[in-house]
Amino acid sequence: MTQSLSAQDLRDQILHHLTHTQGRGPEFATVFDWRLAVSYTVRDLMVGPWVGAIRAARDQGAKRVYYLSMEFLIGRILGDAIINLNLEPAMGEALTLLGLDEQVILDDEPDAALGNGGLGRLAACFMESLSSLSCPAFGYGIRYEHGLFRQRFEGGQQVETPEDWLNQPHPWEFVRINYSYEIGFKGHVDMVDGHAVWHPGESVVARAYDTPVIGWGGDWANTLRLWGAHPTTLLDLKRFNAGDHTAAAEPEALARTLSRVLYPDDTTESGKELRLKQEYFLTSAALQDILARFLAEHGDLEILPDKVAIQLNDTHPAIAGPELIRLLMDVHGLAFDRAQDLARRTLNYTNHTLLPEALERWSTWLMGRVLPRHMQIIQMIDEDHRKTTNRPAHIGIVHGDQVHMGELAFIMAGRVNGVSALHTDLVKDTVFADLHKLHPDRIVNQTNGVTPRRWLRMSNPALTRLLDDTIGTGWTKDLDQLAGLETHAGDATFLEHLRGAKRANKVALSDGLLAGLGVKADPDAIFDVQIKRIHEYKRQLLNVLEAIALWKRIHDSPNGDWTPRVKIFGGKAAPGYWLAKSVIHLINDVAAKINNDPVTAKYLQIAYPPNYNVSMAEDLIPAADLSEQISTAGKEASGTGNMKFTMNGALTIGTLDGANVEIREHVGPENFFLFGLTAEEAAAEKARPGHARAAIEASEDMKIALQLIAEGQFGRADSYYTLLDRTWNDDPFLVASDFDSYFATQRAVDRAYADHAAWDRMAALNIARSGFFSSDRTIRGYMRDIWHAVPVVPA
Ligand code: NBG
Repeated sequence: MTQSLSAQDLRDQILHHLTHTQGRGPEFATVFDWRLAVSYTVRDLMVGPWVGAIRAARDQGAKRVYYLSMEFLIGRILGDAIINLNLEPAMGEALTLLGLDEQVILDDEPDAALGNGGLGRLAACFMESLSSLSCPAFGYGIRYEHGLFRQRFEGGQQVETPEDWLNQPHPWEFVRINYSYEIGFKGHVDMVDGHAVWHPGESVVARAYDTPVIGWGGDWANTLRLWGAHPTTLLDLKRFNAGDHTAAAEPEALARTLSRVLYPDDTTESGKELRLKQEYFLTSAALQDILARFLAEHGDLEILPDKVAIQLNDTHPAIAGPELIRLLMDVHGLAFDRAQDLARRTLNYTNHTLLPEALERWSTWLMGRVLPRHMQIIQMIDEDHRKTTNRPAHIGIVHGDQVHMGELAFIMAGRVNGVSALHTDLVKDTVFADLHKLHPDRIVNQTNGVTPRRWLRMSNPALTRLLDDTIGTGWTKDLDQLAGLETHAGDATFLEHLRGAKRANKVALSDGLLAGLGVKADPDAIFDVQIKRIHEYKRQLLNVLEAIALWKRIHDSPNGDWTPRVKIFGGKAAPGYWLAKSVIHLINDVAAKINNDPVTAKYLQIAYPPNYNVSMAEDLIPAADLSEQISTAGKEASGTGNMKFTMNGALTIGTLDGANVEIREHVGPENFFLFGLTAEEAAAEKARPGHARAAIEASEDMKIALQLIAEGQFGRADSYYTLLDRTWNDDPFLVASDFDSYFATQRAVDRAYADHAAWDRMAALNIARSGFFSSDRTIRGYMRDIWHAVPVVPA
């Protein structure tokens, strides 16, 4: 635990940085200047543990974990660092001494949105847990200049604008110009004395930008190393001197495009050459860096798997297999068999989705053109696997003219893992069924988790105070201690306080929704929240159709016994995903109509704040009563938002999908609102011809909802013809088949919410039983079953 600094010390340090780092006198300083001064003050306190951790890992010859990910959705850093360094309440007091509002300072920080959704946020939670558990680790990613696009609504439709978080100084990073690696592309391969020599046709330099990630208690910090692309030659001087200034800057422009944008899609690949280049850029830079560190410390490549564990976050860095073999063979002179064996014992792969459109494939033509040496090695791996396993012809990496990255990742991995119990079973039975038969011990499960520091202690101070007062602070690093709340779940005073904490969060959110959107959200209504990427399988459509059907019922009997509800949506659609964008449009059109209906206004409101991101999630989750986890069963690999809601005392309405299954097991079926088909039933239903029409015909509420849209009650009907047509005639994600079950379960939610004491008790039990969903538990699982890594005692 870091020794605590007094408010006066912190104030002095902040003033020091304001003057000497920011170059400002207090009377001229803007919020931005102050925020940077505060950030540098906090950063100073991270550097000691950071350097200490790196030193301890080196001195003890510890095994290191390397997490390769195209996405790290870290969000804001300052607030989290203040919490983990135990700087509260001193920091709050220091800022008061300086006449500053802490919240204003914290809110000034832009979100580092270097990810799309769950996969990227998981990587960020993992980084925090690795540090909190003092497991020596590096995260490797790309320092995108533009993170995920900004979203706004025009006429209810999504409009994207570029995000530019690096348009201002980023106080947390350290640029390492001495950690630079050359990354080649294209060109050709020569054989010289039986050895392959790749002559790339293009190359760029990957430069390291390091950010320390401080763990809980402030004893340990690991490194998040993001690669920025730079040109090998800055300027073509000959062309410049000849007067062609634009052409002279071409090498720089070419290199910069590589780390310029995050691909705004978490389920489908763009198929673009640039994306493949980005994946190789990250992977090659990381592996060169890992080998350089390993060789400096140990020398003997034979022990590589004892000292290095590499995790591939989905198939995006799956080129790591052939790249590691290439480095070991072509650079370090090992034979193919040895290189392949070492690589396999070092690499592991996490699968995050079964959606077929998300399984990466590249044409052999593109792979051969961009990475000619890797295409050769991929063929060697495939051929070797065919020979050694005697596998049937339809299994393998290269099929026709396609390279299958999932198969490549699987074949090159020591361990392959799914991200929830159900998902792992489905991975075994579906996408990798054949490979699983050949390698029955390779697939393991590691159910996802989330860090309770950010998602509880930082984002929900009201609940945190109650937890600290009731069971002490130990839950922060050992979330299982939340079980201590069980005995309080029957205690009326405790439940009263729990309700009070939730209500305070709801009031704050309600004020924000009124100021930002003009939506009047009554804090005594159910706050019903669905926040995640907009995707057909996540079924925001089901939610909004339920809203329409409910509105109609209330409208027809306004004197009924209705439980007031505020439906809150948040999320972005991939810019090219037309149907998802049409759902966004519909939600906004429905909100515009319903919110202004004087008959129903006090019972039903819809709020859809634009530009959902990590910071918005931190405000919404603590204020939620109901968590919408309503994907078609079998489609959501795990979910992690579902876990955050549970920890914060929201009850789930959900299907038996992903980690919902385990959440329900932990909190108890009586404290969870289950509806819908199971994964098995859903697969059977989908195969039934005419399932959509049959289900709609059987559901009065659903039919009415669709009719109202078709009549043009919500914006122009022709905006929704495609959506309606698809729902009536295809409905691949079974919105219609699950509608009645969902609608009925929502009415059960209404009744349950009306009984305050019973609801609060269920909320308390959800919190008490959420300990399993800490990412500390997940990381311990990876350390034990996959990485064989152990914590290191800080020096
Ligand atoms: C996502 C899944 C989620 C899961 C996260 C983290 C991708 C490809 N997959 O269900 O859809 O929670 O990964 O594992 O983004």
